[in-house]
Amino acid sequence: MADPDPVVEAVFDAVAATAPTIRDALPGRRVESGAENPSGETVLAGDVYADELLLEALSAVEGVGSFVSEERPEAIDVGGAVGEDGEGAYAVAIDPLDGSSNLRSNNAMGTVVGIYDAPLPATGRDLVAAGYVLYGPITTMVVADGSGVREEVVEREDGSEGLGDGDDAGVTRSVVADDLALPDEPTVYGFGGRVPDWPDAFREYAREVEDELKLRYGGAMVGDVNQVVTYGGVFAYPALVDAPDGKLRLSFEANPIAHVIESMGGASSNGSGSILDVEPEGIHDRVPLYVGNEELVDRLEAALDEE
Ligand code: AFP
Repeated sequence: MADPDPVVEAVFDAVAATAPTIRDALPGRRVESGAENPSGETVLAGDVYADELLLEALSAVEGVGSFVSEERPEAIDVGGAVGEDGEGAYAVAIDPLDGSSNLRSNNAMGTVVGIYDAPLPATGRDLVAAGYVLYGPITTMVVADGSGVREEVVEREDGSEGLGDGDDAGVTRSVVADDLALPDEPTVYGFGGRVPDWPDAFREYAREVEDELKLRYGGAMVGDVNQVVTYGGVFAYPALVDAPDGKLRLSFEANPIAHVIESMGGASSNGSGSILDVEPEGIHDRVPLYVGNEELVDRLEAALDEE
């Protein structure tokens, strides 16, 4: 197994270090900021806070050249040209607070991270690592960094006040599961969007899956994907009749999640092939996302192919 990449390690250290501070800030940031993000979505104060904290933390990581965020129109140069094929610095793409509309309803949210060794927009094949923080009853971080997929519990160190200087950073990361693999037997499904907006072929596929699995849909991709990671099954934010590219963004939502799921033996698709092969035009491109057990994703692609 390859030695861990020190820059990748440092990126996940920085993301973990921000997690308790972001979590503690959420109660006071459930309001709208009055702004819209580049995808035209309402931005909550929590989104802005998480984005700024993560930019500050990741800018300080040696080897990170650019910062790309759901909340920012362009990549931010944070110190170093991002090189192709791993020379030079990495580009880090972030959804700072995925599922922020769950803040008002006090449900799961998270932060999604993709580390690319190419300037964005890039394909998922340029990812060297990816993962996500999940703000659930506890704060966890799932990491796919080329040495398997692991789940960590992220906690403040006893008595620490949060983001510290240097190595302590005020958090502890405890690996609670390593070498994660999707359960062979799928149990849950979660499909986004409104049923009337689903194309007929997807609706027919959904009807079959509903007869086989249990519905688990919470409105935050990271929470819903973590159900699939834990229990096996399928998550989709499908192409919609009036939005054929679906809702989720390729660079900082679909690609990182596809990298995690494929790294643990699952499959991803945009409806016709792996998400990781989708060639983007811009850093905010949307893409339909289907991820989970390979047999369920294969059936999805066959169903859409009959359309
Ligand atoms: P917000 O960050 O605006 O809450 O959107 C979350 C999200 O991008 C993704 O996390 C969910 O899977 C999806 O949107 C939920 O969309 P619906 O609200 O249409 O179900």
